[in-house]
Amino acid sequence: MARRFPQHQIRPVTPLDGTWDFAFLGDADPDQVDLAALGFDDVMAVPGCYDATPKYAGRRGLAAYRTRVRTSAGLQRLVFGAVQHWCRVYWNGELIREHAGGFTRFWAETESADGEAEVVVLVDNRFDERSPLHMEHFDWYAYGGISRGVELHRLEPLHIDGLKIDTLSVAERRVQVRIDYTGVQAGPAALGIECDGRAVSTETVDLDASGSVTRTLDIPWLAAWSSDEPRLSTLTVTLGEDDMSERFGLREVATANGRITVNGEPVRLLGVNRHEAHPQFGHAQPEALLVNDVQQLQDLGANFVRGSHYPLDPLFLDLCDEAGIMVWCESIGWQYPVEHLTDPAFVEAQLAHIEAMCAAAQNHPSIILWGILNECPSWSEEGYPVYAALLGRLRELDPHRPVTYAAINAHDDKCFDLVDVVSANTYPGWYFGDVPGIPAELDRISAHVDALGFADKPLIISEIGAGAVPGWNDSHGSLWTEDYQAELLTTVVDHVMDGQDRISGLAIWVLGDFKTSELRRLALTRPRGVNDKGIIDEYRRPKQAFRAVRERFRRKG
Ligand code: ADA
Repeated sequence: MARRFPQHQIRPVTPLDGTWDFAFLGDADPDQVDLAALGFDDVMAVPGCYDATPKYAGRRGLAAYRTRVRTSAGLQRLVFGAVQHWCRVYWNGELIREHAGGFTRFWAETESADGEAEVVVLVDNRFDERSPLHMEHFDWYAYGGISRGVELHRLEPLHIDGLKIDTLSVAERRVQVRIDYTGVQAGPAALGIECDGRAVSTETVDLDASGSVTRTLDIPWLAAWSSDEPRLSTLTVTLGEDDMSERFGLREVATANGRITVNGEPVRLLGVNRHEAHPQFGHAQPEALLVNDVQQLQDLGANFVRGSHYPLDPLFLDLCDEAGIMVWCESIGWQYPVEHLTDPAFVEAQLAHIEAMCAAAQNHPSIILWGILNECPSWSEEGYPVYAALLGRLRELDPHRPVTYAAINAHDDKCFDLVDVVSANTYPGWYFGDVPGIPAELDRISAHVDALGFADKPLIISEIGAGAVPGWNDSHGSLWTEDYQAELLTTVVDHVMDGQDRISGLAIWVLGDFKTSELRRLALTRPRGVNDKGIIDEYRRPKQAFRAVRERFRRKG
């Protein structure tokens, strides 16, 4: 899996990315598939999305992937960065894992002898009860496939499953590390901790059934991470015969007096939303594209990106850690209806997805906010307990970061008491009102939030924007022209930067154009079948608004 640092030096890890055997099985029912009889008549890139390739473009159905791996005897773990949307993993014909969700890492384990093994993955991109988190009406094209990297890990009976590193005090240079492990052996085990290649501690621990060990460490050479000075450290833990490294940054995020603070300093977030989608690669983001996106964010002068509307590629987060770009990381969601939101199977799937999101992303210092459920029924009585449960789970998993969600209509929301940061999506000058009315609408939202009694909570405008067909202009400056989009966004940015101190953050909708869903209802309001509110197009070519926003964002520096 492409990362900016090696996670294992001792544990044998084999990357399985490459070209796998492939078969598109269309309407087939996964319960009826006879693996032994499957003919693999094609090939597919891993990572990749089959329905983004010209051959299978727009096809929904079951697909089978196959590869062969070399094994040395013992416990094997296949780690998948993400599979869209639902899958079953087979090892030499035996089912070893089923997973639904997409955008999150998971693994499948089995014991194996020395030699070779066949790995088959059945992948389904249809919308049905197998994957309650995906819905056809989302305003993005839900691509299918093994969309992030795959690795084979050879595990010791006692092995590390994860490290969670939290800053306890920047001033004291104090962190807490939780080491999650599996496989308690009889007797003690050697535990060693290094940071940046220097020994921090060595001891013998008595492992128990709890599956985790927590240590508080004072590491005098740590330097604070901030957006301006994004200093990073790497912690390496060895437990018995296994090891794991994680990169982290010493920093504290909090909210106080209507501001988000990093290491006690108020920050003003200026940035964009970003989808991980590309016309040729779907949700599978080649490294070159991720590097490109971060460079374009830097060029824009942005210090903030909202991962709309699902967990982001870990390499993108690594690059944001290095670039000092602060990130809102959110669980999958887009205008789920009330009946969906209140279905227990959905809530359970969201909880599992949130846990997977946090486990994979919790050590990135760039993530300063967790979010859930974009534009869902936070305006309804029925939605309230669901928001309470999901946000509550987030706080349990990570008490060190503020939580939020993007409200579809701030004027009619019922869940703001549940969050640390109030976030509002709004489209004045596009879905309602006009450009000159934008400052008044933003002020109206601020005044409303304050009147509800939440003046002490930071406020983020989490979406605002306008469609622009790339290259399109007319002498009227009509809707869909680059001129109109640039005018609207400069009005927004000028008001947030110069005229409105109450707003702590702005995420323009959206960095790049992206394909919308197949539903006619949406596609008919999206020229080219593309949500073209990007300030760059889907091939990353800047529109006029990019330059106009850049001029303003850069002024802040
Ligand atoms: C909403 C939604 C976005 C996008 C946007 C739009 O605010 O959160 O995902 O669909 O509207 O372009 O209309």
